[in-house]
Amino acid sequence: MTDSPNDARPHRLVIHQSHAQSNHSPHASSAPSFADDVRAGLTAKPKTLPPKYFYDALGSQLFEAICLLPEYYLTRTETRILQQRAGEIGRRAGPGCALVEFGSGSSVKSRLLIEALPELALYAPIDISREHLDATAAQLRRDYPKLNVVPVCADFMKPVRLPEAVAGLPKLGFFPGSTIGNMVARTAVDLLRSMRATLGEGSQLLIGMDLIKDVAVLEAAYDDAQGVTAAFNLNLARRINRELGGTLPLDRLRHVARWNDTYARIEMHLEATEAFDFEVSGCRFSLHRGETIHTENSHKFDLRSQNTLLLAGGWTPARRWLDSEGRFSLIVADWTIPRGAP
Ligand code: AVJ
Repeated sequence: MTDSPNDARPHRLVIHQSHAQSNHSPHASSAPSFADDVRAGLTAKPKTLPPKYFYDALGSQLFEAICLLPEYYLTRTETRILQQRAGEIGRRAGPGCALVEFGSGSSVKSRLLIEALPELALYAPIDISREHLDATAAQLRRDYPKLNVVPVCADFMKPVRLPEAVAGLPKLGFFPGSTIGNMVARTAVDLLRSMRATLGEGSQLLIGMDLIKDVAVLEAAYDDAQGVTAAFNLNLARRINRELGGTLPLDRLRHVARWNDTYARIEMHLEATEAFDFEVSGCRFSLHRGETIHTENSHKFDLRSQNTLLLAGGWTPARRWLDSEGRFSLIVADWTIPRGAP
């Protein structure tokens, strides 16, 4: 059992012009490339691949299709909770607040909040993809002409410098989709602490967290009858072949989604149905029969483990809502006031 693969979050691929605020120094990029990450992951034992690379153009479309699957309850249930509780969330946030979304993936969910927060002063979506950000911002400005939309191009895993316009406003952070579950606890706590630094004293965080439930229900959500999730997982191998000159034999890789009870998470793997050698960017690798490449973790929580994780990250749970079937939860947490021991 391992902690890998690397943590990641999705963002859509949209081609567009860009003028978002940036927290990047454009030419000082030391971030590892796709090739670097793939080489490192395939050299590791056990083999892993970072899930952030799922989201090329096709992968992003497959993810959107996953969200509509009958087995994939997460999107539907979270949206329902938001619809039911948006008014209450708005009252808690107070008038004239700024909504700050981390990894502005699903604009459907942010729109629910934007519409429920009539006195919303500002919406700041944070995303690493400038193209996606600008397209989202342009559409939101068309749909909500009175809303101040201030996109921030940044990696939200690190503390982000928020735009001037946000200073002095009450802040509500938004991190939906149980994306926090894609991180191992150590990384999740780092992220929560960095959100705490970004949003600052007195802020609130609205976060979606999936719940531990019947293993069959969990495994079906990540291994649907129509094979969409299998295609999503296998698309990573296809992408490696296409972009890195890989020779992974797709017909000898099988999608596997299984519950790991020790870590309380669904793991996705690509499993070799027979042994084979392959190449990626000129490097040789092999898989033996039954060996897997670990591609994603989706941690699930109970109410106590949610609280512990949030508290460890400097957020005090204040309000929690479940859907009517108790499958998913949406939590409002308050920026924890620092105080002395105990
Ligand atoms: C959007 C990353 C939260 O882990 O449930 C869906 C991604 N992977 N089906 C999740 C995903 C397989 C999803 N996240």
